[in-house]
Amino acid sequence: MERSIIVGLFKTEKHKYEIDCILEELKLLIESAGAKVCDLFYQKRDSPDKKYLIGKGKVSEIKNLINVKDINLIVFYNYLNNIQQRNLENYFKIKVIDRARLILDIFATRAKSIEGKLQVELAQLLYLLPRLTGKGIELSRLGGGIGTRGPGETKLEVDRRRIKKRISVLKKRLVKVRKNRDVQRKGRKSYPVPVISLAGYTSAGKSTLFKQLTSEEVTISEKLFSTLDPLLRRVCLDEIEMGYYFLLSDTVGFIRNMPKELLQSFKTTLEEMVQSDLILHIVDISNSEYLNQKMEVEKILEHLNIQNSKIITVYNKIDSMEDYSSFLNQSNENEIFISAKENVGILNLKKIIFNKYFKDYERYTIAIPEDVFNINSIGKWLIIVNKSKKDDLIYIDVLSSKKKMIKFRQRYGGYIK
Ligand SMILES: Nc1nc2c(ncn2[C@@H]2O[C@H](COP(=O)(O)OP(=O)(O)OP(=O)(O)O)[C@@H](O)[C@H]2O)c(=O)[nH]1
Ligand SMILES: [Mg+2]
Repeated sequence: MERSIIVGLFKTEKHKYEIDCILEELKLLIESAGAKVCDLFYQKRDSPDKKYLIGKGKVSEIKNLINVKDINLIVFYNYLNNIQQRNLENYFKIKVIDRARLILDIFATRAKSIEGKLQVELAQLLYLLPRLTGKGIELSRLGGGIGTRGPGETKLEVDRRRIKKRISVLKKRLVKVRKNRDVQRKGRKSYPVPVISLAGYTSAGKSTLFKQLTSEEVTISEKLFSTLDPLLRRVCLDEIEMGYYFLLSDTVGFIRNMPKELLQSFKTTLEEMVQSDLILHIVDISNSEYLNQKMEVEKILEHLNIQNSKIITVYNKIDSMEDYSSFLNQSNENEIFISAKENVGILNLKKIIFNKYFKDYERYTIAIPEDVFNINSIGKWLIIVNKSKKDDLIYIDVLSSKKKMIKFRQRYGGYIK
């Protein structure tokens, strides 16, 4: 296990409370990557040192500690340029990485799908390219774990020319994946039910809610960024009214100062979210930083041009609050309080979704001549609950709004009861 220390540089006006929160979160990230945090350092100054980022006094203080505490990794909160990174490694003689590289490394260990791996590798190379000097061998020199892992089994390439080539290959491959997705999306757009995405800060409980709603076995963990790959499943609303359902998508979480390379390479995943009919923004209300976390996510959603009217804020983990039943009464159609883990408020959430989308739905029966009947195209329009045959006619029981039924009739004809 790697033994690390954290170092941060902050502007003089930054409050200690805020710094503590930032460094505490960085500690969780490092632990999520599998290393131990042995100490924290920070310095307040307004302009970073060109050579070491932090001042020389601080650098030598840290150097002493490395020997005393047997440290083999230093993680900087701030972005390091290649000169600072090289100087620091030369001075400390141990591996030095910044927070962005740490997050990329965590993503590399979590990526499972082909698309996820392509996206992570692209993000890593986009990060590395401007930081390479000459042949850029520095990166691999200190080898080991954190900060040098490629996604899956791939080794990170460290040659500038090869990186550039690889970036263009990865981009092309992702365009292909994106094209496939567009085809799928077109099919999905004509599904008869809404597609709803979970969004939120990492560890807010998105996968826990996903599991609660879909009964799907998904990875749930205290570690940050346990989910990378999007997953789409059906959520049944039979408890409210038989036959109704929607599609739910679990996906990657966010964090403050998300490395821009990741946002860039995860574009396809984020676009999926943009395309959905509704976004459940999951907020961990038990976290003392929840308001800041909420704002960070809102910033990203705004950046993705997602309209506010498409977002429901879901405050999760109310079970860890005192007297949480009082929260439940505060739920309305824009803000809901739940405990995904304890299954509190989930039925209410389903009701709100039901009312939003299916309020004007009714049960209809369509009678269609057998030769006109095409179940696939009907299934894209209407929720089919039953089907039977009598004489030359197919009778289909469906759930639909009146508006959709009128459109359907214009297109396919048939007799509607
Ligand atoms: N007390 C409490 N803990 C919860 C609740 N929901 C989730 N958790 C815990 O919060 C942690 C993170 O949950 P996940 O569901 O993995 O969170 P996530 O949003 O999917 O996180 P990432 O995939 O990493 O972005 C786990 O330890 C869960 O057990 C809840 O309602 N109450
Ligand atoms: Mg998750």
